[in-house]
Amino acid sequence: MSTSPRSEKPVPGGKTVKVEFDAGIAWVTLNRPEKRNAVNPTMNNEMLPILDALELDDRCGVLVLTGAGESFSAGMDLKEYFREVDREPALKQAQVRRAAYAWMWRRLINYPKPTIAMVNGWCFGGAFTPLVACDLAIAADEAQFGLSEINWGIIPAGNVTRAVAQVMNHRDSLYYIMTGDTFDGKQAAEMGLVNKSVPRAQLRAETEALARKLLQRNPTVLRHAKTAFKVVRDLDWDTSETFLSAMAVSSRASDPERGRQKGMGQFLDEKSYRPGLGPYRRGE
Ligand code: ACO
Ligand code: V55
Repeated sequence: MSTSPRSEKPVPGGKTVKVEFDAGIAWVTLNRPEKRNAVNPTMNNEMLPILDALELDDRCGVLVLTGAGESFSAGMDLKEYFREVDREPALKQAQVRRAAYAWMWRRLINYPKPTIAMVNGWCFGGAFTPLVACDLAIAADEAQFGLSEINWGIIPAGNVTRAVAQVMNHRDSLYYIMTGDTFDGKQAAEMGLVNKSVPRAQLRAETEALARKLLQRNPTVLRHAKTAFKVVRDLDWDTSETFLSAMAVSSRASDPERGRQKGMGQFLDEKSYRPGLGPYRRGE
């Protein structure tokens, strides 16, 4: 479970985060189950170097973010991230907050490898930011989500509100921001907060199947495709057209396996596959 047989490299990790490799998948587990994986400053400081290391680690083809035990994450740690930091000078407070945003949003939204959030249980407040920053998300039907900020007297900040607005519609966003009500994995799937919800007993197999599918795809093209999508959403049409053309050139030029050539050859010449129905054969 810990290292792939070929590699002697140490496994990244820390006191609050566990990393395991399994045939191309890096399982990154928020690991404070006794505190429902609440996000404290230690976790924030550990996550950024872990994500940086996995970016360059061949054992990570797809990154899955999940939580230990019964929770994905109970959001920000009210004691260690809020109350204790409130006593610090303003610049120290800003630094602590920045460490959270650095991995939860900035690093994950721009991550070069495919990322999947596997929401195994409780998912509150600040946990919505890394959830939405991951490319894809699968939840357990039994998972409970909530924008609980209103329940303890703050607004959903830390870009939680922006993350929700990105994936959920106007009415649903405001309903959950304003009531703080919980909703389950099935509802999260219906609202588009996650791609899919399955019974908890099937969650890991379902996530692994999705990760394995992504591992069969061309990683260079995947990286360009997801980056392009996230950028063009916020562009006007003319700028977007130009940007996508440049990304298409970059993808083709930087692809060591020359996937485009392979795909065309296998379809047009060999007639050995149909691009409409599945991917070309890699590694030949
Ligand atoms: N911050 C700090 N400590 C937390 C947090 C949190 N967000 N969530 C859980 N804990 C701690 C509890 O204080 C408790 O600690 P203790 O054992 O030292 O007393 C331990 O984790 C277990 O918590 P329980 O409440 O006993 O666990 P239970 O399984 O009954 O309930 C639940 C789980 C529903 C997740 C509950 O812990 C909870 O409501 N947590 C807060 C959720 C929340 O609103 N988070 C903030 C979102 S807003 C934001 O992130 C900015
Ligand atoms: C939240 C999250 C934050 C923060 C303030 O509402 C509020 C959640 C991720 O950091 O700094």
